Amino acid sequence: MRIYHSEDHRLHFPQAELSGGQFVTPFERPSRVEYVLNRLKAQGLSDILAPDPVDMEPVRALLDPGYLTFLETAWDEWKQAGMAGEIIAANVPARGMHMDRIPTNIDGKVGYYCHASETAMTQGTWQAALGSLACAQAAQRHVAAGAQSAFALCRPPGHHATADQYGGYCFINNAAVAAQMFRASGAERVAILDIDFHHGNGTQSLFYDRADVMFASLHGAPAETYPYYLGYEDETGRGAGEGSNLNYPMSEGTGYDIWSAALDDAIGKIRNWGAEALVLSLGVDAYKEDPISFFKLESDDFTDAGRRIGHMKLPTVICMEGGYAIEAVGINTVNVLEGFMGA
Ligand code: OKP
Ligand code: ZN
Repeated sequence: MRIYHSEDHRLHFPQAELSGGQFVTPFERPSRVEYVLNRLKAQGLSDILAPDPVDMEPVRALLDPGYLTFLETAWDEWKQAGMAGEIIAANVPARGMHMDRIPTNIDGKVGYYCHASETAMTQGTWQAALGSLACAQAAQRHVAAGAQSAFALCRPPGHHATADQYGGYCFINNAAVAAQMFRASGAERVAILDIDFHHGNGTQSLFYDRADVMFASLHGAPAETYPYYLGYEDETGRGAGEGSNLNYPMSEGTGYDIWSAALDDAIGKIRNWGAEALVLSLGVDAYKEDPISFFKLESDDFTDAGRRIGHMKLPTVICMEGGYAIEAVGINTVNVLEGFMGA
């Protein structure tokens, strides 16, 4: 399996994440990638390339232009305004306020374009997000050119990022852009399967009205965990998109028996729907030891999950999302890839 990896991810490493009322070292940290790379090489998966630069055209087609400009310029504006620290959203347009008027003040703009204040931005965040996106795009081009699959070792992750908001460690929705590129390269129906522990609210929102991209997500129930305000089972799509959004929220303590039944159901529905290409949002935070999650998957379960997904035999782009049990992130991620290839 071809793998794409950009060193630029290192440019994004905020000092702090707001967690439980304290500033802690971010869970989403550069070493996650090192563990994956080391495990890939140890298992003989060494076809690892740096991606070509980002192609902004499909990105502009999908995301809000003002948001992209914001991501690119926020750091300079923040510094020009005399802010001493990293960019952290302290205000958001809440119930009863204007949702659609963009402040000129950078502190106000940050809140407008952010949905979760745990996520800080730094000087290198934009460049890192572009490097992450470049991996997803290179993987998609490789698969569109005829490969069965490719793995984009994306960091920062993407599935929480919407058309115009960052949060949940995500800035640009890599998987969504890959899906959009599959549409542009000729696939009539594209499915995005999201097995990260957290609901892919950004991906869901980007395709909620669309009949050409199906989104299926297995995740912690929103009443119990981040992103809290989206990811319920009754969110099935809207308008033309009605019926092409599938949520499988599951409660604290969920193990592989329940989780794999949800996976099989999602796979069956993606098959019946007639997907011609697949994007897998691959987070491995459903692992039992993950520090911010509450499912109980074992490392071997990830191999089996990869096998089940591989049995779909669809052209597949795999995008890295979350996974924070540092050493195990490498093992569990590569287990999914090996299961997939063995199918
Ligand atoms: C990103 B991805 C820790 C709470 C963290 C944000 C989680 C973002 C997960 N105190 N809340 O889906 O793995
Ligand atoms: Zn996650």
